[in-house]
Amino acid sequence: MNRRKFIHLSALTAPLLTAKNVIANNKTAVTKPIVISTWDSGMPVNAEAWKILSANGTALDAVEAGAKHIENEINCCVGIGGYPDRDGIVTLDSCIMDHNANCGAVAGIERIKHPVSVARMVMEKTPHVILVGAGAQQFAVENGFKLEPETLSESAKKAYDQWLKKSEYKPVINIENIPQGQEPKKQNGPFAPNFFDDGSANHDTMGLVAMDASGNLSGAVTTSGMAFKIHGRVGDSPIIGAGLFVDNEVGAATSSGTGEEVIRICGTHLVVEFMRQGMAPELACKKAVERIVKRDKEKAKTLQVGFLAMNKKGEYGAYAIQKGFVFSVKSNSENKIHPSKFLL
Ligand code: SD4
Repeated sequence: MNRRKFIHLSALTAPLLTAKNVIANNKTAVTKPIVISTWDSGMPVNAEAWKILSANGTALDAVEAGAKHIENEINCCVGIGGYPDRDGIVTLDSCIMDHNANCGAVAGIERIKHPVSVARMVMEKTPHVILVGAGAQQFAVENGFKLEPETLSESAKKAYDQWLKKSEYKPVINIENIPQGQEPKKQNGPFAPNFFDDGSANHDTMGLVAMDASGNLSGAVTTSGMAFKIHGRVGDSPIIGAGLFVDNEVGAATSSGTGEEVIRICGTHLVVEFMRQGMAPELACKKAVERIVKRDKEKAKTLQVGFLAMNKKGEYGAYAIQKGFVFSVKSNSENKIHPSKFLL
């Protein structure tokens, strides 16, 4: 091909190539609305959030509704039915964050059924971000939340009685709440959502992130925290930048696992900052996991942390220290549980 022919051909094909690029760009069009959440217990949570997202509701309303749904499960691991601390008291942590970096949280709140809604109220009705313990409870009651009875749920009572026999603080990787008398199943296959004979998985934390039809991101986390913790202990879940971070320009992330390790590296803030540098969500989560493991590999072998992230294109990914972390996704094109990749 001589030079003149080449230039002529280039001139003719240039618009075509541009048109092709437009089509290619459309192929990577943003997936929205979409909601992702930690663990397989995220499936019903996503379904609840989806009711709002699919009706053009906001991501903020969707994540609150999703979190409330699991807080309602009385024999579940999250909310007032969750496992107590070593003194037999259930203390709950929760936070919520929207697309304008508004955020609210409660930590160590007792006897309140929907900590996530109290967290939202802290965000919307106060100049503060976090309320703790008795003050958080007082604020909730003043704002119309009912004080629930002090009693433990049936499953929590059994587990606590069992735990008291040895009184050791020894979280099991991926399984913070072991139903009494049951051994966890071996984790075979790509992932093992049901660890126990009764089909339960028992994680005590729900973290979810959603993008609504307008492209706005929000996230929420709710938990009873690590079972049998010291009374007063606060994990990563209610800490903005640790258990949850949302930056509407970039993406959002949440975490599950041993909160202390997540707090140490400002985990979800780190994941979002990695995405800001151009990393895909999975790689960003992996880099954060590596940061934890690098600090103390021997310790990392004994614990689990999983990060879950979404960027502004609606792309998502996760990464964990160990095998066994799974996450749930709901969009117009999918509704399923994914296994997370892991480092060790
Ligand atoms: C905590 N991150 O309190 C929580 C525990 C958790 O599944 O995620 N459990 O440290």
